[in-house]
Amino acid sequence: MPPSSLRVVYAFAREMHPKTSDVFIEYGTAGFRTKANLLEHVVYRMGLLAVIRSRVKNGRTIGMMITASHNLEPDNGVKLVDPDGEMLEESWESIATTLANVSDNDLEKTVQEIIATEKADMALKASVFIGMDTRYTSPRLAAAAANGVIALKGTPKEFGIVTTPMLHFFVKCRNDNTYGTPTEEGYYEKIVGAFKNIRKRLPARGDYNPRLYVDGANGVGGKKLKAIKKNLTELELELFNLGGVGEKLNLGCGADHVKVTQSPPKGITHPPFQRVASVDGDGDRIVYYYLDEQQKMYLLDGDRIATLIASYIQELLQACNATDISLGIVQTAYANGASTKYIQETLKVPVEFVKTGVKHLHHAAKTYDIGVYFEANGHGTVLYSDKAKKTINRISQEGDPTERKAAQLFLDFIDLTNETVGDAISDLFIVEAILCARGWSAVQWMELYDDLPCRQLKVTVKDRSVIKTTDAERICSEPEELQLKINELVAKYTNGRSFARPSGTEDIVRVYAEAETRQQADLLAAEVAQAVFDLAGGAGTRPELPAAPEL
Ligand code: G16
Repeated sequence: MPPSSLRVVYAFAREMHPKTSDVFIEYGTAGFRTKANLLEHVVYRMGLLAVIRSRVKNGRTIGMMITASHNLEPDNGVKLVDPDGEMLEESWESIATTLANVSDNDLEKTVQEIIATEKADMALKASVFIGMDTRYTSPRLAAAAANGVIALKGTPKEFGIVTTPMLHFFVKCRNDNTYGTPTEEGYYEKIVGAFKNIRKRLPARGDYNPRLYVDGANGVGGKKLKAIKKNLTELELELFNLGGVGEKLNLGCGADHVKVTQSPPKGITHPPFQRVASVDGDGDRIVYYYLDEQQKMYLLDGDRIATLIASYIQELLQACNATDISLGIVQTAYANGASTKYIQETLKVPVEFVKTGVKHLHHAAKTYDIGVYFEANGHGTVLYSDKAKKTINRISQEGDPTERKAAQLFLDFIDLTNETVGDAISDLFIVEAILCARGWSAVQWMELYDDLPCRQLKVTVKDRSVIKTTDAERICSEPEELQLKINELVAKYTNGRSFARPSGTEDIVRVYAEAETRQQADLLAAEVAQAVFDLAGGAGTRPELPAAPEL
């Protein structure tokens, strides 16, 4: 583009999407995330960056998702999606951060530096797909994103309200038409179509009950399931928290609430032992739970989903006689120690630990022929390499009758998987298909192993960046005295484990603890939270210590 037309771009930016705050904002665990009123200039600038990225990638489509996912309603965010439908390449996160924070006066210079450094051919076409969640601030931000794209003569395509994983899927399909059709209908056709195919092969049996209650977090996931339900006879969906008048997104409901508080969402009643799936605000996470007759809650989180899926994939690999396909599982520090033990000792599958953030898990999962990755919070999927797909495809045509049958079923499971990113809807159908295949109730699923009691707490500090971590966030390297204190506290408890890390999506420090009993896990978490408050510059109210358990 000639410099004169670029000048118009920057005049427009100053006029329409000015930088109104000096608060530093960083591309974090899942893009930029903060109060919605601080984001307009950021989103506009990410529109500019998406166009440059598209041109660096030879005009392939880039995605922009306007969402703050599990955060409460006043927050919002934006993240970029790379051409394969994956999270933005890590080396570009610092470029995005720089661009988001420069003054309006330095915007022109910075954009030109990025274009020169990244060797973007600005004469190429550029295409950007834009999606948004249901927040009332999302339409304004999506418009700012489109303005940014148009400013650098890219072509925006707005999908309106979609789940985050749908947007990832559309981007992948646009750049690789063998994966599917880049529309909402194309998504349903592939994912729901695969589920229907599986259910034709596997009618409900044993203790599997096709009735499923779903907590939609008052967000987009529930709305999309409502659309899916219209043509779904294989599953009896009872949908709750669909975002009616006065119902707030993620407030007291949704996957994050259920996982962190270990309590059921509001707005839903169900019989004992009824399976309930809880998705998050933008439909990229899912956890399950049920209550017994005494209302005791049993949580089936991301670790449980990962182990269920991996154990079933093992069965399918055996049935196909696909002996040369490697299978691995990727977890984070939040994985319950009992799940890791089960994976290593019972499944005998290699397990790897990485930092929080699906971008890290996704990357690690790619090193296996089949990589299952899940965060305990319910964010995850399965990646199938070309080798795995080709092998299973070949067996489906050339194997003996038993192998062929297993391989054909396996191919449907691959189709059922949104391989671009963790997807609550795809994961829901995968879990349901496996439970159905095994004839299992949620109770039987729960019986695979016993979790260690665990607790998560949030601590507010003045500046969370003072905490640095290492060893997949399991060790705190700064402040040094904090890790010494954590070691001292953990040593008091049987099977104790704890860590603290700064969140990349909220302005808080997260504390995780597990131990032999519920009371011990709660106390250890509270003690570590206090240590964080005392040694890392606590702000606001000091965390409260529960009554001491008998040790
Ligand atoms: C995002 C990321 C997840 C991460 C979560 C919490 O989820 O995609 O990988 O586990 O944030 O991250 P942190 O502990 O750094 O705040 P979501 O569902 O909010 O997009």
